[in-house]
Amino acid sequence: MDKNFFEQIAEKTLKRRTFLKWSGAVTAPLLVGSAVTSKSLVPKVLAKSEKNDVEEVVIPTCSTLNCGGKCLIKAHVKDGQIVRISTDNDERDENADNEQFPQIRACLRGRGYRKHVYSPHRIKKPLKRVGKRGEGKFEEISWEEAIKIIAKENNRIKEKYGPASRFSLYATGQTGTVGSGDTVIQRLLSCDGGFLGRYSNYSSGQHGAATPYTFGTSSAGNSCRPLLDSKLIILHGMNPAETIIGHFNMYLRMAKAKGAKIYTIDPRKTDTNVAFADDWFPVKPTTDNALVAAMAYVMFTENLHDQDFLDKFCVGHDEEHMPEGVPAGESYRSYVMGETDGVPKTPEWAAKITGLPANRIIKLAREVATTKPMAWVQGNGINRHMNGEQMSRGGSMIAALTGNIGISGGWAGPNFPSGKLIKHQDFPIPENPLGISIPVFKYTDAIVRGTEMGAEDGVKGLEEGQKLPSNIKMIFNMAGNCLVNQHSDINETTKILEDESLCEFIVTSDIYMTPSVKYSDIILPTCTFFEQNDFVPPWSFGQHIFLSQKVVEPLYGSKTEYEWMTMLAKELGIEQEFTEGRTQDDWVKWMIEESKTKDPDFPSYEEMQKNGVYKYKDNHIVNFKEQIEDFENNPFETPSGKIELFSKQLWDMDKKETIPAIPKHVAVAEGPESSVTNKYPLQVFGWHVKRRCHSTWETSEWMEEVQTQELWINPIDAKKRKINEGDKIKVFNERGTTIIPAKVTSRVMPGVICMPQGGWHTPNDKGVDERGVINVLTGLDASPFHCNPQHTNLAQVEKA
Ligand SMILES: Nc1nc2c(c(=O)[nH]1)N[C@H]1C(S)=C(S)[C@@H](COP(=O)(O)OP(=O)(O)OC[C@H]3O[C@@H](n4cnc5c(=O)[nH]c(N)nc54)[C@H](O)[C@@H]3O)O[C@H]1N2
Ligand SMILES: Nc1nc2c(c(=O)[nH]1)N[C@H]1C(S)=C(S)[C@@H](COP(=O)(O)OP(=O)(O)OC[C@H]3O[C@@H](n4cnc5c(=O)[nH]c(N)nc54)[C@H](O)[C@@H]3O)O[C@H]1N2
Ligand code: SF4
Ligand SMILES: [Mo]
Repeated sequence: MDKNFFEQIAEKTLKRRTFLKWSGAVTAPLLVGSAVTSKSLVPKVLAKSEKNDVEEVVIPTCSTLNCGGKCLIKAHVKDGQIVRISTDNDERDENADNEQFPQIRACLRGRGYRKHVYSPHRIKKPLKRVGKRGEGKFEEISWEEAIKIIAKENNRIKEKYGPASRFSLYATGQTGTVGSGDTVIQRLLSCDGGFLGRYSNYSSGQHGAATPYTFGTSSAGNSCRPLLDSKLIILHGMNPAETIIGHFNMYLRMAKAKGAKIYTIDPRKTDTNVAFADDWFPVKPTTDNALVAAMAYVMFTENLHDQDFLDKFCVGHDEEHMPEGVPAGESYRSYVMGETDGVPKTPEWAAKITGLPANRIIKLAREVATTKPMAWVQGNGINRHMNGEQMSRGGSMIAALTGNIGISGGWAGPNFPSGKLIKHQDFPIPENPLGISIPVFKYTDAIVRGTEMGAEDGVKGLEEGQKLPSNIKMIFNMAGNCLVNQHSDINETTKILEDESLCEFIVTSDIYMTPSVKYSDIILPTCTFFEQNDFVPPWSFGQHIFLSQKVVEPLYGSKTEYEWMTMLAKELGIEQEFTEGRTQDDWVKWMIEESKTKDPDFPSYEEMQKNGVYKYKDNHIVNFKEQIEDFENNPFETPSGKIELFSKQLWDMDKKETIPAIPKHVAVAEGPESSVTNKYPLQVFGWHVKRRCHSTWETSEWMEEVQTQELWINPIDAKKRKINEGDKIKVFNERGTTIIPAKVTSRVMPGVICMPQGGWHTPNDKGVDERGVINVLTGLDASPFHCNPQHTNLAQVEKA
């Protein structure tokens, strides 16, 4: 590679000798067991920054963490070390903070990135397991040794069980392109005869699976900018003030300044509610479709719905607009009016189920129906449920009833318009020659009973009646904590992983010794985004793309995933197919050059080095605008060509109890109407919090100051159990127990408790978690379309 921007800077400022001196000093301690402790590192780095005799250079880069942000990070580098982080402050006219180009500012975690890259908890050497799996005993080995072991195990397992016994686990610690181990390992395994693939994700699985039944496509939302035309914005199970959903927050702020009203529908009074909203409509988890049905009842009985819109663009809203071959009484209107089951879905009916008083439901229904444009925006919080597919379709029902689809300021349904904003070249992954994939959430099932799994388990790519050729025998876990911590039912999952006769070999590359890392056989210390070049597209609503630039040399001799996988490819005899003769930096350049052929305005590599980012001009995307403005020439991509409020495909599946053809309220086994409440009366879930991205930042003491692990419990539920603020309490169900301090607050509704998701599993000698980790309480059963229902749980609490 030519001398790049970084290298030029490095020449000018990097005092390599001093860098090597301290990085050498901290590689010395031997890691055996758990986290590395080299407490001297952070103070040393900070002390260096106080020296003023070296020039400070600012290098733009971008985080590759999976927070939805992808923000512009400016690393201030002195003497080869990052001494400060600043962010987007571009004030040139076209890039100033405006409707066209809001600045891409770092969040609180982003300002604390030095604790990420210079964390004393970083893994420093390749490690080999020496004790039982999960025991946490390891010894240091060299990179060469590690690669040899992985190659040998890979060949043995491939030979013995076939290539489909090898699996790349869902992992989001690095979500760039060539810098993402999860992406690059799939390229390597494709070149090596194929692997067991995966589809879906832990984030929006139910949304992704259900939305095509309504609209024919898996995304139905708009880009952020059209929100500026909304008069009323409903955030339904969405908390962008904490989840920093890209620019969403910035546009929310601008919409509010323009006079939009903002409401949240959420069991919790969220930070978003506190920061932006005019009102809070608390509903019990999993009951949102009862609210939707009662709102429809108000609209139908008061004639507030948009009948013309429904008649022209939809099927299934009333008996006059039903598909062929369906008996009478199955339309949404018939359901709402109780014409078939004798139960009218009145506000009083819904109040009992949701916990939201009837008069509030009536007020919301009237306001939503009479304020236009109205954006009913669905977050992922409503989809990560056992009836998440249903709830996902329910939100679109309100958009259809009120005719808020295909117009600027309205909003049709879940998921942002992926692919419509970004025209760029991705890192190429050759097609998996095996063509088989499992839903991500069923990875533990595929370890235990893979050869019994077929289409009914959501396996794709098999012939009719066929099952998977092998159980999972080898796992590549590249920057992920879903092996243990972020998956469900940690106690059961770790039991499965501890049995070394089931999954025989687990390779993890990571930067920290997480609970998942401890269940690995070989551990490889990799780099943060500060230590490598990568080309980084945003999440689907993002309006920008980055060159994530290398800012410092890889610490402790760690290697990027592409680097060590190139060593592995060589060992496996597939180096040329894998690399095509390119280094990581060559791929980055290639992707940028290729992107230019797709978008002539795309900056050159050199321009990207200077600014770090390319912000797209065309960012006003309204999904289904073409359909609504010219329906005859642009039908929806559904079988009927219309919005399918009643889905004949779902009807034909004949799973009326779990996924009926219309978005009815479906009570779940662990919901407020369940008999399990006799034993476990409280609904419990974990929300995504500002101090962490999932489990990342767990070890940052700065973030511990921002937010501690505590359980939100309503004063009514606390009083019944004599629980006071700060008391240590036990939260438990059949699957596990966790201990956590209580925060007694009316910011969570009665009957519901919740805790920040992503704490690190910390079992004591009795196996009881002491860090308030939600996933000891969650289960391994999947939702109807095989997705993770991690927000649907019941539990009990008592003083510890
Ligand atoms: N109960 C419950 N469980 C959930 C969820 C929930 O809401 N409730 N949410 C689910 C969702 S939506 C998701 S997306 C998953 C996310 O689950 P994961 O994909 O596991 O995400 P993280 O927990 O952030 O783990 C990322 C891993 O990458 C590592 N890492 C961080 N930074 C870097 C880096 O710079 N370089 C490298 N090489 N590694 C790095 C971290 O140490 C960590 O091991 O969790 C799911 N689990
Ligand atoms: N700071 C931070 N930002 C993140 C992440 C992170 O871990 N930390 N993770 C990123 C990722 S990968 C993802 S997928 C997204 C996740 O984004 P979301 O899935 O939207 O986040 P959650 O916190 O799970 O849920 C959002 C809200 O839904 C509410 N909720 C839960 N159940 C229900 C229900 O049944 N009905 C209703 N009405 N509301 C409900 C919760 O109380 C919460 O306030 O965030 C991204 N951004
Ligand atoms: S953690 Fe996410 S939101 Fe925060 S600065 Fe980094 S990329 Fe942006
Ligand atoms: Mo996610």
